[in-house]
Amino acid sequence: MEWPLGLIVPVQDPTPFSVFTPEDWPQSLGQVRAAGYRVVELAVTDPQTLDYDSLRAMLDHYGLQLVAFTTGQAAGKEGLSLSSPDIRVREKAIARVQAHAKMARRFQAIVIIGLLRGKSGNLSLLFESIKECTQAYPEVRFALEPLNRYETELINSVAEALGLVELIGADNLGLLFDTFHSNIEERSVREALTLCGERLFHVHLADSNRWIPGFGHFPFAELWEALEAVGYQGALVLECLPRPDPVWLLSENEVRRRLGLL
Ligand code: LER
Ligand code: MN
Repeated sequence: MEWPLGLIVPVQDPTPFSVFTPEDWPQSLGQVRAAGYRVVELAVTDPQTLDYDSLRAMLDHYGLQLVAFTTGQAAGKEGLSLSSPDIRVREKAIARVQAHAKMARRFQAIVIIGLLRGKSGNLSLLFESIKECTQAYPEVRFALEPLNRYETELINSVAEALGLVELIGADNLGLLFDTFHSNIEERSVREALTLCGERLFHVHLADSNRWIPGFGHFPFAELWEALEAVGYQGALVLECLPRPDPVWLLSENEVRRRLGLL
C-alpha cells in the first residue's frame, strides 16, 4: 500500500510542528505541492473566521487533498477543554469542535481530538462531550489521539483511547496514531496498531525525538508492517519539529527515502 504523505499547514496561529507560518497559507499550500506531497492537514483555531470557498479554490488549484483538521490550538490560545468541570468552558469547546465538524463535512476531512480534551479534567465529561459531537455530525469522522503523559492526564495510550471509543460506540469515532506519543506510551508499535485495527483513522509521523523521520530511532519498518497488517488506507501526516533542518521536509521523495518507504 502506498500511503499518501502530507504536511501540516497552520492557517491562523503558528504551530511548532510545521515549516510554515500562518500569514500566507495559500503560498504554503503551493510549497506543499511543489515539494511533491499529495495531502495536507490544516491547523485551524477557529473555523468561523475561515473562508471555505477560497480554501476550496486553493486546494483545487494545487491538486491537494485536505485530509484532517487539528483543533488543539483553541486549547492553548483560548483555554477551551472538552473535559472541563466548568460548563461554560466545556460548552465553548463542544461548540468549537462542532464548528470544525461542519467544516470537515464540507471537505470530507477528519476532525482530530487532541489537546482540546484538556490537560487534566473529568473523563466522564470528556466521554459526554465527544459523544455529543459525534452524534451531532454522524457523517464526519472524528479521530481521538492518544497523547503522552507530559501533555495530558487524559487518554495517553491506544488502549485507553479504544476504551472510550468503544464505550461511545459511534461508527464515526476512531483513533489517530502519533508515532511520537506512542514511542513514550506504548509497549510495542505492532501491539498498539493491532489493537487499533479498523478504528485507525489517521496517522501522525515524527521520529522518537519529534525530529524529522530518520533523525531519531523510531522503528518505522515495524510501523509499515503493522499498518499493512491492519489494512490502513488513510494518509500519513508529518507532525514533527523542523529539525535538524527544515530543508529535509521540502522533498517528499527525500522524506519517503528516510522513512524506508522507497
Ligand atoms: C497533536 O496532534 C499532538 O500530537 C500534540 O502533541 C500537539 O501538541
Ligand atoms: Mn499528533
